[in-house]
Amino acid sequence: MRRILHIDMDAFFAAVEERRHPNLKGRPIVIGGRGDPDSRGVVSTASYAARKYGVHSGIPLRTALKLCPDAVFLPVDYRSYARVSEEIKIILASVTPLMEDVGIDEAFLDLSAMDQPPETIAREIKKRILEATGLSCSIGIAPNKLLAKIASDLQKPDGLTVLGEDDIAETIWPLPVRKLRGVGPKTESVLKRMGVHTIGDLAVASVERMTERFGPSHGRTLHRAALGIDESPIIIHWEPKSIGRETTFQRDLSHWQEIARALAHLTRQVVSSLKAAGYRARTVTVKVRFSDFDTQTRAMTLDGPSDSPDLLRRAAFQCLGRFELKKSVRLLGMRVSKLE
Ligand code: TTP
Ligand code: MG
Repeated sequence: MRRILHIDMDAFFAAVEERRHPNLKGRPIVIGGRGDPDSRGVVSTASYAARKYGVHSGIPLRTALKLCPDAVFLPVDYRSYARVSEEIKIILASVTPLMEDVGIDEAFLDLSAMDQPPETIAREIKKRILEATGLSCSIGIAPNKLLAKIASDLQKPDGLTVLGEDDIAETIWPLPVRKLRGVGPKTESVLKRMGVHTIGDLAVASVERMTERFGPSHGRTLHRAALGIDESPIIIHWEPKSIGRETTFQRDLSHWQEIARALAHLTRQVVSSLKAAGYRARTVTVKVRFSDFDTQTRAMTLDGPSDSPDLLRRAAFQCLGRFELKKSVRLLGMRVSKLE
């Protein structure tokens, strides 16, 4: 039997914002658009405190304001979320290379060939993500992707749910059909008109009724999904082409020592991500954005791939030495590529 793990971060964008603004912890937070509830735009996500008022992804920001006038509205800062996402994916990829990256806050891992019990691995993943990012996630473990994804959603937030074939009737069948992969709003309304509301209704319906209504392929897949059958494999992505960090300073830096210290710090972070992911890099690139937004990069390629902090730091400093630092520096970035 396969053991598939699905992980999904809890209230992802809102959780990253809570970490950045600890004073907002536990308050209703709504993230969407440019963060102005009087403007057009929809809710990207809401913290669990805001969800109690009925606020959820996809509703207009103005509606969210009506439902929860006390909520804190924040703009979407996609770049920050993507950075945290990258950190999480690096941790997951270090557990097993059999990782399918399915979105900014979710992934599948195939644990079938691993020695440790899947629950132990899941706890370890939760712990490592919490330590590295301060964020909680929910994990589902099941014999296939379909069930693992349903499982991760069953005990949010901070959940860990293990489902076996035997749990399908009791745990999966009472759920609304909408929870099945492949059932969007359209399919859902057609199914409802056919009297199919729960996954269990779909499981006991005849395959013929489904294939008549949805065609042979979709009809059969839907019916099989309701029975908990899914053989789709984990789709492994190619290794990241590069790992990097950049930082925009609170105030522009003009002293070489300050810039050097910042570069050393970025390099340490990048090298630790590189090592955590089990890679070595051949190319080092340093990026500088000056106060007038003039942006330049300098790169150098090593003789061979390396994960040595010393060597990579020296390479980064060689790159830094090739900039003409006449203007003050607004942003500094360090990136390693040509990974092996
Ligand atoms: P989800 O995992 O669907 O939601 P979530 O992580 O906020 O909450 P949950 O605890 O229920 O998993 O989506 C991940 C992120 O993707 C979410 O934080 C914001 C973004 N997103 C949108 O921008 N628009 C949307 O309609 C949805 C559903 C998500
Ligand atoms: Mg999520």
